[in-house]
Amino acid sequence: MKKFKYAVVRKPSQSMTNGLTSADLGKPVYEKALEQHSNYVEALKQCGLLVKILDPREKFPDSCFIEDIAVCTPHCAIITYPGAPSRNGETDGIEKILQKYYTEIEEIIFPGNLDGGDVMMVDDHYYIGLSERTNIHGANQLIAILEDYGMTGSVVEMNDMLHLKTGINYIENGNFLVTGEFIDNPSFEKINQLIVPEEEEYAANSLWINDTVIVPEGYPKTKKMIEDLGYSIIEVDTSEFRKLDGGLSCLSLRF
Ligand code: CIR
Repeated sequence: MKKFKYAVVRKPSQSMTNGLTSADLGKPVYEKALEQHSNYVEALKQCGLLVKILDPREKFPDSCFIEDIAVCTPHCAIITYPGAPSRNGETDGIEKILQKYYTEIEEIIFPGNLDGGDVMMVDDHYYIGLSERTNIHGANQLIAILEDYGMTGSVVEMNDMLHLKTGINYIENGNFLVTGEFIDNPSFEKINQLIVPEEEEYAANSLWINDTVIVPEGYPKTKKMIEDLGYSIIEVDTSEFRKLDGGLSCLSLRF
């Protein structure tokens, strides 16, 4: 099944070594991050996507995590209002880029905060995590926009993780990779949960694209679980992005 046609990514900036993080894994090595990023782009291309690569922005150390600045639906794109003050300005210029692909572009406005990493698309429904980066104003604005275009949204209470998709991701065909606080979250009681073991928690952020699942390198149990379901797998090493709490989904917009 082909669902996505395009991806937009932003090359990491040298300033990424000063990116936000709660991980205690040391600073990313820039050269290594660039190499991993280019392998990631190759993986997206292998999944059949046309990839637009944006220039690095030194002013914004976290700007390679482009997923957070927009929500791209089949009907419209929504420019977010990122919840971390150091990331607010990252949305500058994204409208012009998205206009090449979309005629309908909406935006989240103050006092709404919303990070794209908190938004999980499941067909026409969007789950929105109320994290430290996404508030109820942002979530409600997004739900109203989605409804204008015939889609729906609902909020998910959360306590521990950075973003919703840090701990739960939809890999289509009714299958969700789930870990940590989301295993027992009432919003996800009725779904088909593929439980990612605690020691492989990071791999819950694996990325479905057109029937291939891109999995972070070094998480064999999760990889096998996904493979056993019949998906094709591409492994990409994201160790340098993990040092900044970033995973595979964070590094692109896909639509
Ligand atoms: C941040 O804290 O904002 C970045 N260091 C990591 C963002 C990861 N993005 C995502 O999960 N969508």
